Amino acid sequence: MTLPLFDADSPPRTEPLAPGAVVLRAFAREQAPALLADLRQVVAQAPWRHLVTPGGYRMSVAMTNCGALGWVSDERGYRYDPADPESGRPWPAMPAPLATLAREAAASAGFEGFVPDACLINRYDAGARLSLHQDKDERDMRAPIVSVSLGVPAVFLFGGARRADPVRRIELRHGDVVVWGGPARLSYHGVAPVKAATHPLLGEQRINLTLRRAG
Ligand code: MD3
Ligand code: FE
Repeated sequence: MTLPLFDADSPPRTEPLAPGAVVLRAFAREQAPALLADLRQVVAQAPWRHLVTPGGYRMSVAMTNCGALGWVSDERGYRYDPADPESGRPWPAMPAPLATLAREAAASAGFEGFVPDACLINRYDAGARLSLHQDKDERDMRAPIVSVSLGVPAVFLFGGARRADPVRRIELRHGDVVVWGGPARLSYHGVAPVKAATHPLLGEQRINLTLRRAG
């Protein structure tokens, strides 16, 4: 028997989490360098920013978007917007390989025909976190959400249908893809404060892409 010396050696594998939720370990690992090159182009057009919540708090996660719609938050609320409020211009196009990856991941979890129109790009520096929330700003809850984790690992918090339900802690590492649909689509979830670490491709950052059908 051979034990892997490094996580980077472990093969892609599927881990069911809950009905409708599946972790595809290392699903995006081979493609990650190409995805990151495409993301650099996106960020050049729509730079990172720290959004403010409707309650007036600056988010510790830096965000931007690509695709026809982008998720934004300000003192007026949360919404999907076809334009970047910082520039007034449309969000950068979604890179085709990213949309294809999301479609293939969704299909392998049983959600055929997933065509994302929004990709929220989250950057976590050491200490950044995302408190427990539901994603409910999308129009059609029948579509899943596909998330791609890149860079340093994070502990993902996966709760239930109610905020007070118990929370499971799942480590998400570079290249892991998670599909959330069906009964898991409205689960409470968040990200624990990201620990300081270094990744060969991303330095001290974690980047998470969430691909959605928002409109
Ligand atoms: C479970 N992002 O952007 S991705 C978010 O790692 C968000 O940046 C986290 O939560 C991150 O809204 C988590 C995993 C995820 C995304 C959407 C979900 C899990 C989900 C929707 C329903 C249930
Ligand atoms: Fe979320």
